[in-house]
Amino acid sequence: MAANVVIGAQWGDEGKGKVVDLYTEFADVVVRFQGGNNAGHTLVVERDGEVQKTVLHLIPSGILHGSKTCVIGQGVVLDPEVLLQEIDALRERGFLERDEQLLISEDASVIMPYHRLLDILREKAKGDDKIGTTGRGIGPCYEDKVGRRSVFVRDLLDEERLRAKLEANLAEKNVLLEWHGEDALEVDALVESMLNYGRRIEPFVGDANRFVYDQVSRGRNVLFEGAQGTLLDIGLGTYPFVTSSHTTSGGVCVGAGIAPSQIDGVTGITKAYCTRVGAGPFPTELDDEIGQHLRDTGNEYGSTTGRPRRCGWIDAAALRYAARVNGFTGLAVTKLDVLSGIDTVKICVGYTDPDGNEYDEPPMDPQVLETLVPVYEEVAGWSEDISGVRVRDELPHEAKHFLSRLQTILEVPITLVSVGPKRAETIVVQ
Ligand code: 2SA
Ligand code: GDP
Ligand code: MG
Repeated sequence: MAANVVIGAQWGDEGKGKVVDLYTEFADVVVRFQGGNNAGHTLVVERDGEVQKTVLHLIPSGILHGSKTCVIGQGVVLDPEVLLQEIDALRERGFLERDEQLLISEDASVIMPYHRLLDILREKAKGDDKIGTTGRGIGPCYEDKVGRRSVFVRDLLDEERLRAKLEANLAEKNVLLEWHGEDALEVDALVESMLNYGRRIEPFVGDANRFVYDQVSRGRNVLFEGAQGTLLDIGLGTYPFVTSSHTTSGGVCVGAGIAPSQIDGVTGITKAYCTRVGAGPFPTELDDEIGQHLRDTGNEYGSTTGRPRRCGWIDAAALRYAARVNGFTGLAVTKLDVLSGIDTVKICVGYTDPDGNEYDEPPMDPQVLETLVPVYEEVAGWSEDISGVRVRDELPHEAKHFLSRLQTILEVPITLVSVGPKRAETIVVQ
């Protein structure tokens, strides 16, 4: 297995949590390298005779496996309050029993209350032009990182340094907050609450960069868990309708501190259809009863905010782009069960513009993408409930044909098919 990466191939929520939880069985270490608690990764696991659902926002999806190490890397933006809630909730349920199971990079940037406030205030000020962020302060925190104003996790362990940074930052942030009509924040109170968080997370804090490097160098199996999806990448996505981090495989190197040459494989995760939450172009979106069927059957509601997700046909042209920019070596297709009962299934294979020009990949300029019309290939659907199928050959032949068309169009081998949210509802393709 060695160093392998799991990346969302669409606009997020492809089922990365489920796949990472499954792959953790073969891993020693699982690493988050970007994003923050905007992510919602869902794991559905049978335990003590009952089906338990866990939604993780910050802690890697390997945490239900007690013998593995989970790492929050330098590239993550970390809200300490949310982290502590997540730790407490896991411990209450008998997970994360040993501190050594979780290592947090001392160099990760901290999401401050002013980041959350500014995220929400900026979205409000944008009105109809809003991005549809999760309101978790992700963008403003990354802005401060790029602007060289980050408060790092290590600063939460050093009062003097923390106070100096927060004094400087609040001098600016309070002007912004007051401009938005909000009250200024008070330095002393903020220092105190952050120091409290620091004291509680200290046992988990360390040199994650070096740890991950050492593990990879020793040939241990390390799994890198992407959050959000390729088309939400700050550089390679449908800007400005993106998140503020590098969600693509390149983000692993800068977010966890390993070299490109150390990565052995990149698995792209795609749903058998497509969803998007938040604003921005979505060429294959279905604003009809099939879209509603996908939302109802696939339970397409945000795992963090509960927002209804926009639903549409699978976009193989966008997946072709994702395969290219991430270097997918394998593809996992999730939620195939959700397509059961649809008479004719469509696969978008390209687009045309109003002048008749053809595109085999989506242009990332949203103003251009918005004007394009998808070109569809139609395949026959199937009506059987496939959630009990465990072998690819036992799928209805229409479902097998759908998968083989996808594999042919993308030229990437399908290595896993998911037919339900539970661990067992999986077909591993040999
Ligand atoms: P942000 O908050 O600054 O990262 O938002 C910017 C855009 O990124 C999108 N985004 C997401 N898209 C899908 N899933 C995400 N996680 C949650 C989930 C979302 C939820 O698992 O369902 O609960 O609403 C996620 N996080 C960020 C976001 O919608 C904006 O388009
Ligand atoms: P992530 O952000 O990529 O981890 O995905 P989310 O957890 O936000 O959303 C995926 C949702 O689909 C979760 O509710 C999962 O439990 C569920 N899910 C994952 N795989 C399957 C599948 O194959 N079939 C069905 N029906 N649900 C799935
Ligand atoms: Mg999600």
